[in-house]
Amino acid sequence: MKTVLVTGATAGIGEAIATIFARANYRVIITGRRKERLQNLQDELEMNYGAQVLSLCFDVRKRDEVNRAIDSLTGDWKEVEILVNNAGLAMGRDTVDKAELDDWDTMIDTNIKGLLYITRALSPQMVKRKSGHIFNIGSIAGKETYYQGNVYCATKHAVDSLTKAMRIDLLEHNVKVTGVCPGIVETEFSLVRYKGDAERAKKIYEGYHPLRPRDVAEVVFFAATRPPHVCLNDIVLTPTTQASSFYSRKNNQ
Ligand code: NDP
Ligand code: 8X3
Repeated sequence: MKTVLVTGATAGIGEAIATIFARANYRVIITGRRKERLQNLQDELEMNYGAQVLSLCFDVRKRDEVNRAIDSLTGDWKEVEILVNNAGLAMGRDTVDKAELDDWDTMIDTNIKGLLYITRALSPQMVKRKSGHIFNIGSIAGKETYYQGNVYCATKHAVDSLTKAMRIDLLEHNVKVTGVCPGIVETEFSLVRYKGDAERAKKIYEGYHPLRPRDVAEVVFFAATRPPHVCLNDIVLTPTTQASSFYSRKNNQ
C-alpha cells in the first residue's frame, strides 16, 4: 500500500485528490491549517472507504511547522511515495501600483516557499529509496500572465520553473515530477482571492461550466498510476468553455 501526502486537503482540489487516493486504497496524509476540516475529512474517508488517513495540521509558510510535521511521521507513514504540492492561493486582484504588499507576501510565501519547504523536507527519503512522484499544482496562470494577475501569475510561473528544475535534479534518483496546470476550477479559490466577498466570487463561475475539483483529481490519479517507466511531465487542462486565460465563452454562446 503506497502513502500519498496532499497539502491543502481541507478544500477544493486537494480534498478531491485525497478522496480519490483514499478510495483506491492508498494510505493518505492530509494537511492544511483548518483542524476541524481535516478531522471531518479524515472521519469521512475512514468511514466511506475504510481508508488509512493521517491528519497533519500546519501552515506551509512556516518552515519549523513543516519540518516538525514531517519529522513526526513514523513507520509506514514515513515512506511517502507520492507528494502532491497543492496548497496555494491567490490573494487580491489589482494592478502593481495598487495591490497590497501583504497579499504579495502571502502568495509568494505560500505558493513558492511553502511548496519548496515541503519538497525539501520530503524529497530526501524519495532519493534514498530511489522511488517517488512529486506533483506540483500550477495553473494556466503559470503559462500566461493576465491583467491584475501580476504576483499570482508570477508565483505560478515559478511553480512551472520549479517543476522542471525538480525533474532535472531528481532524474538520477528515479523520482518522477509532474506539473498539473488547471484553468478555472470551482472551489473556494475565488472566495479566498476576493477576501470573503461571496457575491463577487460566485460571478467568476456564472455562465461557464468550470472544471470540478474531481476533474483535476482524476488527472493526478491517472498520472500517478502510469507504469514505472512513464512520467507525464506537464499537464494543462481547462474547461471546454475556456481556451486560455484570455479566451473563454459562456455555455450558451
Ligand atoms: P481552495 O481555496 O479551495 O483550497 C486551497 C487549499 O490550500 C486549502 O485546503 C487551504 O487549506 C490550503 N492552503 C492555503 N494556504 C495554506 C497555508 N498557508 N498552509 C497550508 N495550507 C494552505 O483552492 P483550490 O482547491 O482551487 O486551490 C488548490 C490549488 O490549485 C492552489 O495551488 C491553486 O493556486 C491551484 N489552482 C486553482 C485553480 C482554480 O481555478 N480554483 C486553477 C488553477 C490552479 P487551509 O486554509 O485549511 O490551510
Ligand atoms: C487559477 C486560475 O485563471 O484565476 O489559477 O488564474 S486563474
